[in-house]
Amino acid sequence: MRADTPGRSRPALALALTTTLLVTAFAPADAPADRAADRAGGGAAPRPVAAYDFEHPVPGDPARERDRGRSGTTLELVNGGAQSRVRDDERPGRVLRTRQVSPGTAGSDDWKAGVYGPQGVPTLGAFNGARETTVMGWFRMTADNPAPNSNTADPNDRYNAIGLAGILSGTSQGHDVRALLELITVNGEMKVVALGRRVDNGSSQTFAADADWREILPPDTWVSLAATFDFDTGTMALYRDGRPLPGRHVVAGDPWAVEGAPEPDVASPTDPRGIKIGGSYPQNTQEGNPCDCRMDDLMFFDRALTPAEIMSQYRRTRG
Ligand SMILES: [Ca+2]
Repeated sequence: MRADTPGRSRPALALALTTTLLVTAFAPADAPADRAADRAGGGAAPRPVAAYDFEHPVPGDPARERDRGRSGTTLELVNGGAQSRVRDDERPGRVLRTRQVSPGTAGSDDWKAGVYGPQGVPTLGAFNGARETTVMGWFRMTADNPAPNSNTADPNDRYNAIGLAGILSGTSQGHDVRALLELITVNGEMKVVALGRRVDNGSSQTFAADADWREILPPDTWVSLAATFDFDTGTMALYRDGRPLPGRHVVAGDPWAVEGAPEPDVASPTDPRGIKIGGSYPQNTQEGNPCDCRMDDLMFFDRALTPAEIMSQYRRTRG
């Protein structure tokens, strides 16, 4: 919920809230997962908690995007607003444009997307105590990433990470995550990774793809990426265009503290503070790890999809 809107009367606000609830309650029958189930010949295709196709602006408020998943978590198109919903020469409809603005200035104008709630976002409650999670979407690198670090004086200093999409932890300042798909420097080398944190304020684990990141995400090429997180076994996996990406867990030991009782191990019993897409700090207080990218069909599931389900989602969304 955003801050008070000047001039908006209480009845009008109540009506707006009611409309939102109605939209949430009566999810459309053509929701993505339902179509997937139809195409797969029935069966229980997983329905995402949150899903964004960037074809569904909030009526009257096009700087926000409706959730096509089951949670009704409305996304903010931060700084870019409706302008960041753009047409693409390779994918139908519209996609999300994210990018750095003013590389030399420590400001708050980068185009990104997300949602942030300082007390947690209740609609993301499916990830409260979740045993598993999947983050999935389509990504196209459109310029020279990583971007110059606008938070330091050195013009040659670049960010050590490129933000794609993820779910914030329950105590996040807008950067720390529970489950994230991104690129980050691992032992001096940029890598495509899944990065997860089971316990709020605890240590993170990183699963890094072996292949060179420029082979996984060539310039100006649409790629489907997925990351799965199993908080009970302490393991993650990555997929590119529906197929598993060979890789390895980077942190030795037990950073998620899954050894020993109690079982099973689940994520912290807190609602995530939000979602971040194309950079950190969705509340727009700071810049961090921007992505000069296009993105589409971003999905967040509260379980680890199987390899067959990942392939099915890839085929369904490849446009
Ligand atoms: Ca789209």
